[in-house]
Amino acid sequence: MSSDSNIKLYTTQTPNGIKISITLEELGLKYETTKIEFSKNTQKEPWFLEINPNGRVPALTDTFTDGKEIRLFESGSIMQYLVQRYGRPG
Ligand SMILES: N[C@@H](CCC(=O)N[C@@H](CS)C(=O)NCC(=O)O)C(=O)O
Repeated sequence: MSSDSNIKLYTTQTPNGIKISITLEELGLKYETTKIEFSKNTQKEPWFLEINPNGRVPALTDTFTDGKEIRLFESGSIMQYLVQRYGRPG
């Protein structure tokens, strides 16, 4: 487990999106948020499809200390990743 984080969250005010904000806050992690505008179909733009090919929110990237980036989507998978990587042992 590591306390280092360089997390970017791509989301908007939907239940699946808010789940990730809650998880990040509960874990006390720092993160940047980019709001995805459904009215502009931002979730279908090529730059976002590079992160989530499904074109849906939420999505999240994290950058490791070696500079490599992981791209995650599906809210359950994102929560599992965050808890496994940054959660305290129970
Ligand atoms: N199973 C996915 C569902 C993601 C999903 O359906 N996101 C919706 C908002 S809650 C979305 O991005 N809708 C916009 C679209 O499909 O274009 C998850 O849990 O992340």
